[in-house]
Formats: sequence, structure tokens, C-alpha cells
Amino acid sequence: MSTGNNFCGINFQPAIFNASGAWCASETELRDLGKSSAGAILIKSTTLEPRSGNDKPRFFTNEFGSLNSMGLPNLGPQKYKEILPTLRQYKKPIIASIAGMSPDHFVPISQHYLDAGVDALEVNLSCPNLVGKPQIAFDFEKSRNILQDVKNIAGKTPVGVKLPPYPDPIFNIQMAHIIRELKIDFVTVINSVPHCAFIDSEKEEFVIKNKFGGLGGKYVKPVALGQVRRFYELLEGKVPIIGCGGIETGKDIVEHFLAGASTVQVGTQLMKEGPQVFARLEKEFSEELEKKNCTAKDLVGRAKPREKQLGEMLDY
Ligand code: RRO
Repeated sequence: MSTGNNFCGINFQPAIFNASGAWCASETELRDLGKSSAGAILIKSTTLEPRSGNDKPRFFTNEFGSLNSMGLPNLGPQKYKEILPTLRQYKKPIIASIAGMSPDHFVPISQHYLDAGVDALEVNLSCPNLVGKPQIAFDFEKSRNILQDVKNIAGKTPVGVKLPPYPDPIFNIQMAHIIRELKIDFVTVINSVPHCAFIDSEKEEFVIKNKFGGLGGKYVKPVALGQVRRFYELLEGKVPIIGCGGIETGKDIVEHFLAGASTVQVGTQLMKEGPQVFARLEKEFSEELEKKNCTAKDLVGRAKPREKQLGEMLDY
């Protein structure tokens, strides 16, 4: 059964690839993704100038997930532009993630990647780890202007937006309005859950230098599924959604598709397991599809509300 999907004129085979930030900052990591079974290569969120990121330790994992305060370490658009032709040999779609340190940086960063012929742009409005800089996605006017500016120069190249988990659906409604108005091509949800903290009780210290970071992994799967479904409904299934958050198994991928995702990204589990995670997930997803006797595409948005069963004690 097909684990692939096709949208915005891009073929994802399988419909599983890396989340921006996970294993995609250096040339070696990007080549690793190319050699893996990932269905696309997504480059680390890129700022106009290269950045070394926040002080270490800045990444932590446990059995339930991860916490990061990376602070956008990336090689900058010039370097990624140089690497891009070598990534073409892997014959996968290549997507660039754009993260301006200021609103007027989004267009020049995007232009570098458009010149290099990337297959899509994912505009990251939700970096949680820049101290003193709020996530842009909560400022709807700023978000609209940035997306409009990038859309204006992108021509036929699809432009998507990467969003944070919104704590109330009123925010999803406002963002969905912008997405529809500007004809944004896809939506990626969710970025990590911001300003979380882990504390080691024996050492009596935070697990990362910056104390606060973005939460990912198993902890966030229900949050991600809720956001995928919200946007699926608000956009009436007409704008493809990339589901991201808590994918560890083929069943998790099925859940994201049932919620409304058309493809998925893997972050925490990729960091834990390395790029061989994609071969395992593709196999597990394929097995789940065999059991259901359907393709990945058939699953999109298929989850329905639970009905009360006869005799079931669910009265409160
Ligand atoms: O680099 C980061 O600290 C980072 C980014 Br840009 C992002 O979008 N999400 C995240 O969890 N970390």
C-alpha cells in the first residue's frame, strides 16, 4: 500500500521526512537524510547570517521526549545554496525553512533559496528560543505581512507556514483566515511547545543552560493532533497539513493522517535514532496501511467523533 503522497505538485515518497532542526544543519547531516528513506530533505531554519546558536547544553532527551533551546544554529543561506546541488543527487524534494531575525530578513533569505531552485519554502513563524523575541505567529499583522512578502516573490514555488501550538482556537481561526486570504500552500503544525522546563531533582538544576526550551516527542503528540485537526477543519481539507509532533511508530503516523495530515515530519525520534528511523517508520506505516487495506492518502482526515456505544458507561 502506498506510503507516499503528492501535494503542491511535490511527490513525497514516503510521506515522512525530517522536521526542521532535526539532523539537518550540517552538510553531513543533510547528506545523511539524502541517503536515508526520508521522503524529502528539509534544511534547518536559516537566518540571513550564519549563527552558532545558544550556549550548550541546549538539547536534552528522555524516554518521553526532548527539550531544546538551540537558538537557530545554522550555516546561513549562502552556504546552504552551495550545498544544494550535491543534495539533488538523492532525487528527493528539497524544502528550505526560513527564519528571519527581523521581519525584513524573510524575503532576502527566501530569495537565496528560490535562486537555488528549492521545491518549497516553509516560513518558520514559531521559533521558541530567541530570548527577548516573541514568536511571530502570535502577532497576526506581522505574520500576514511576512507571508504576503514571501508569497509575492515565490512565483510557482509553494510557500508553507510553520506554526506553534495555539492555546485557544481563536488563534487558529485568525491564522486560518490569513492562510486562506494569501493562498498559503501548506501548514506545518506543530513547532515545539514553548517555554517548558525539566529539572534534575538530585542535582537541583535545569537540564539545559537556558532553563526554558521547546518540548517535543511523546509528550506533545496530543497537542499536535489537536492542532492538525483544528487546521484541517478550519481550512476545510483544502490546504495540505504537515503533521509534526510525537511520531515514534507507524501507528503515530496513522493518527496524524487520520487527524488531517497529508504528510508527517519527525524531530525528536530522528535525533534519538538517527536517519535509519525513516526506513523503520516507512515499514511500520506500510504494515498499518496493509491492515487497513488503504493508502496513506485515503486516511487523511478520516477520524470521526466517538459515538456512545449501547450500554457504555460514559455518562459524565
Ligand atoms: O533553533 C531552535 O532553537 C529552534 C527553532 Br528555530 C524552532 O523553530 N523550533 C525549535 O524547537 N527550536
